[in-house]
Amino acid sequence: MMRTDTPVSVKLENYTPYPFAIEQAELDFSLEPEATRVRTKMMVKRLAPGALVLDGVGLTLNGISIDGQPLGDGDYKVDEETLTIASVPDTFELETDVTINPKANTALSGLYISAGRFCSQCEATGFRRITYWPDRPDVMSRFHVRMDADKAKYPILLSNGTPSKTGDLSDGRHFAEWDDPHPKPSYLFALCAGDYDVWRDTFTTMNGDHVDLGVYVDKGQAKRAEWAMESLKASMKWDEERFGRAYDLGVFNIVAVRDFNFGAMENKGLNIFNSAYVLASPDSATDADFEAIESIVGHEYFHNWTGNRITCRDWFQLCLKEGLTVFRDQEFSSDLRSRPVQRIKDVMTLRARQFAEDAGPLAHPVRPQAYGSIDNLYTATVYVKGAELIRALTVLIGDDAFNKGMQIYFDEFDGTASTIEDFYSCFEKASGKDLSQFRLWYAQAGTPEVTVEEAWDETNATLTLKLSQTTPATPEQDTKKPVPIPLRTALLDGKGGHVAAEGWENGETVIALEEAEKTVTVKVPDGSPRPLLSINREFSAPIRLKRDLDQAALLELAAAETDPFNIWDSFQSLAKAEIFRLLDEPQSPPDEALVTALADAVRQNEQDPAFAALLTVLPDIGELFQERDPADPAGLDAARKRLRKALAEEMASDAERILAKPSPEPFAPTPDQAGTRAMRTAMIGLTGAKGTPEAASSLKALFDGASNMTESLACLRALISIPGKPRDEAISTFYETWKDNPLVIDKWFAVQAGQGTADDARRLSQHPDFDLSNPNRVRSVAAAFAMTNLAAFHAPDGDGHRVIGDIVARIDKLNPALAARLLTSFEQWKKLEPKARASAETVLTDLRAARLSQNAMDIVARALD
Ligand code: B3K
Ligand code: ZN
Repeated sequence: MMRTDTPVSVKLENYTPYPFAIEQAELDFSLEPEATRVRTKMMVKRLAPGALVLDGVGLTLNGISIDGQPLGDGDYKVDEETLTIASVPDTFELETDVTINPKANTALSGLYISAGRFCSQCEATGFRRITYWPDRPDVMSRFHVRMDADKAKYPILLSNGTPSKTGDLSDGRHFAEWDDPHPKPSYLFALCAGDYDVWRDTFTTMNGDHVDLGVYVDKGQAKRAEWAMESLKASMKWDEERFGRAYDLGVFNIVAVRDFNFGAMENKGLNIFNSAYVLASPDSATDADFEAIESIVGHEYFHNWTGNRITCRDWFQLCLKEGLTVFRDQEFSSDLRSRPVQRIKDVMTLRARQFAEDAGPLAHPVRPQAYGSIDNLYTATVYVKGAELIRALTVLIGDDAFNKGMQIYFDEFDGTASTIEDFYSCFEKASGKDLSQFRLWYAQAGTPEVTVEEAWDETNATLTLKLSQTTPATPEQDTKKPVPIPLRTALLDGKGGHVAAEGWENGETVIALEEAEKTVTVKVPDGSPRPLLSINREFSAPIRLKRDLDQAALLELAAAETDPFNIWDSFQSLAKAEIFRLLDEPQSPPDEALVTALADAVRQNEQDPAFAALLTVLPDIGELFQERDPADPAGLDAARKRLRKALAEEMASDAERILAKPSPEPFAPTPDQAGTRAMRTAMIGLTGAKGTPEAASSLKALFDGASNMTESLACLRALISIPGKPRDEAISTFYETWKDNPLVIDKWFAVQAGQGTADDARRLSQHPDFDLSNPNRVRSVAAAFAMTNLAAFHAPDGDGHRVIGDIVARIDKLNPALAARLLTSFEQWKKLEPKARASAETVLTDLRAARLSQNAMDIVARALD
């Protein structure tokens, strides 16, 4: 591992095409956990002058030859990261022979062992840990793979594409060959070998092609793959119907692995998944699990067109595949479930994660100009803001032009490694608009702030809107230019409808704020009362909206709203203002008018329980935090809890009524049932917020009788905040019941770390089931504590920071990418009140002195800078 203090930066402006093409490659693996031999043949063709430079890390080179002639020591140079042959012919076959040690690979990048089986992860730079190769996305090759292994231990041998020859060898070994006819970059290579159970199905594409589908899981778990399979078929169908894109191979396989650094990976024809996003059964998975499986299976499948067939020219273009594919998976979920509910959930994630990132020292543009460590570029900004930009584009140019542009993109860029400019050229063609200003969104970090001022002229029946935008300074970007901000707008009549504004269709329009300031005057019918302004409907642009509305005005607006997103958002604004007031006035009781209005809104929407449930969720600390300087997470948490308790008391009889009804039986992970359970769990949560011994005993009774994981976990979560016997019993019963199911035990850890003190987090990290080598388990304690329990993580005594600092230092030795990810929890440290701020600085400074991995150093250096 390379250790440096200042990570070397890679710059977009230095991009140069690779001077060779490798049209065809043959890989031959002889699989042994501690010494796997990899022989690679590549057919190389020169495209431009230059030496042949291949990437390679941690490889033991056994031999190298060109056109069958072994090279001598003087013919090539090997250092820690590359192999260089200064002089090569214009067309030749290069053969390399290396040995790697998958068993020793704790970083989980390259070829490694999880639960005794081989699996691989190559994005972004794992392939260079398998063989010497130009490990960059713009080199696309056809791969033929052969592997042999012990047949008893590894009966199933999988790679990309479709299977060809198989057979037995001597010594109990066997082999299999796989052929992938689609040229692909090395990051999409995959190999899995081991003993699995398989859930099989088939799919016939819109072109009539037959596809064999398989989901490979732990022995005895096949049935738990059923939902993932249903999600896969739904994804295949949706991409055909929505984007006219069909699958292009006869086989599509998914393999679930327990040790995985993130959610899943879209390798061509062989997706590899974190088992958390594959395995589900009614008793052990929550509705949120079922929903996440559906969305992630969709996401990885959709990459087949947006990512695999059209890939990225370089890693700076990562949002080209990720932002677009997140947009596609959000649309998929909206079509399968509820569009408004999906929108609200997506905006919650955006605000909690991306707005926070954009406001701190790790802020970067959706397409950065430079990076220190590629693993650290898989951020909320690239993924989630990247998706928002596509959504904003659809609003700006309209659905028709967007759909047309997507088809141009698929047709023109199929089989290429492309750029954001290529992508936008398609929408310029489709819409006839110049989108160069829109592309500024990709180059500027920071969340734009839009201020709206209204002036009502009663005599002339006109409403004048003064709109202005500014984007705050971010690291290395002091000044920003205005970006085009498409604001869906309507004028509300206060009676559940819209005012007929002149020139607007159905009282709605899209205002494109392209300049720093803009004034829009709207004429409404003479004699109309003052209309109410509904703006940024459906959250049409990823901005912070500033309006000078007091509580009465916001309540009036919430009552008049016709956009479900804005109804929810009005209550979020109301709750936020109230929490800040409670923080500043600790003696004052929560505002009754607000609490009643919120409870009424929940009741009025009970027929759409998934939506009503979201109304009960108060803005979380991570979001409140961003609007305070300095921020006091513990104070915010206390104020938020007071408001929540007041809501719980107001809704006590509603909760009783709703929870007295039985939960839907038999369990099905349908949107309808999930909606009912969402409302029930919201009521369970509010019951917990009362914090009384009576609440604890009724929660314990619900916990004991719960027939599904969603409610059982909700009861456990609610009980954890009420110390006493019911709580302790629930914690131990839950553990005893599920101790053999690691995914459920991850939840058990997370629910405690997410609400406990630093001491609790430390104790959990010393539990015999805590396992530093399993990323899910590490996240269930460390990420749950540092990323969802901000009051305890940023407690003034500094203990929360120290617990995480210690875990990070230990993990970094095994798995630098995971350590770096956990370190991002410190990103807001400069905004903390002085005591917590000082302790965060000490922990970060100590970590810097500890000379961590390059991944971790990149985060520490930027955080401290
Ligand atoms: N493309 C992968 C993420 C790879 C992360 C590498 N550090 C999963 C996804 O976004 O679909
Ligand atoms: Zn993705």
